[in-house]
Amino acid sequence: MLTAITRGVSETLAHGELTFRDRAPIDIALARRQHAAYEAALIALGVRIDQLPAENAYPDAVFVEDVAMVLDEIAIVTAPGAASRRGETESIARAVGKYRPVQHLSPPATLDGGDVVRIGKTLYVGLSSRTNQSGIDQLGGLLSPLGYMVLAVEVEGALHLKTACTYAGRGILLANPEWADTNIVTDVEILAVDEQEPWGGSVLAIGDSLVMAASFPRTRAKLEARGFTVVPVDLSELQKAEGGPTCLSIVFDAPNA
Ligand code: CIR
Repeated sequence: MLTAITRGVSETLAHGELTFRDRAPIDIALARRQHAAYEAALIALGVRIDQLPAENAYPDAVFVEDVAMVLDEIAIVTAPGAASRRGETESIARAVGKYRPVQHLSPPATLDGGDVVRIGKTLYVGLSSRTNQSGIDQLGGLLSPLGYMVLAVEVEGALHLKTACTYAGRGILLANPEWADTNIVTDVEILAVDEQEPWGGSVLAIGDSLVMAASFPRTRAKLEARGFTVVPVDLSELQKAEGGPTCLSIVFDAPNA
């Protein structure tokens, strides 16, 4: 069944990395309630949650997507681009190791899972402040023997490729084209976010439903007009930490879970 690895919210979340957002006070109790509501939304969509305990030594550890990716064949533990996040990999390696054989990226590679947009067997990987060419090359080296194609996409003005664009399904890439060179993504229709919602390009597709931050009603309406079922979740406190709906989970199929 579909499984999502998540991790509890660190007490230290307000001290995490920020790149394109200004620091704002974070209500940790509210962040925890929002995180629980996010998990509940996934459960309602039929997903099983495998929640890891919070790691207060790592303020950004709730954003599990960045430290590992799980494909049908293997799991890859990344080499996070921010030094403060590298220690998150140890516990994630154990967690994904329950489901798949594990491979690791290693220096000089840096790569955050938030930079990886997968469409079928093609992985578009953002060249960003977190992910370097060596990270993309190592990922390609691990995945091309398994039949995947790994392609680099320039990201500018956004933290990760998935801040700029995500695959909604049915051939539609939801995107803020100003933040990523989406021309390289072929065989998809680009659906632009509403121009008043530049951060609205991040959705988590679960089957035919899209989990999305509640703060983007105009982009949500565009998706609904295209027939998607959108599940809005209030993520205000996690957005202040520069997170969104994709980064809070690693979702994959675990038939025997
Ligand atoms: C960071 O800068 O690493 C965290 N404050 C936010 C990470 C968000 N991750 C994601 O969107 N995949």
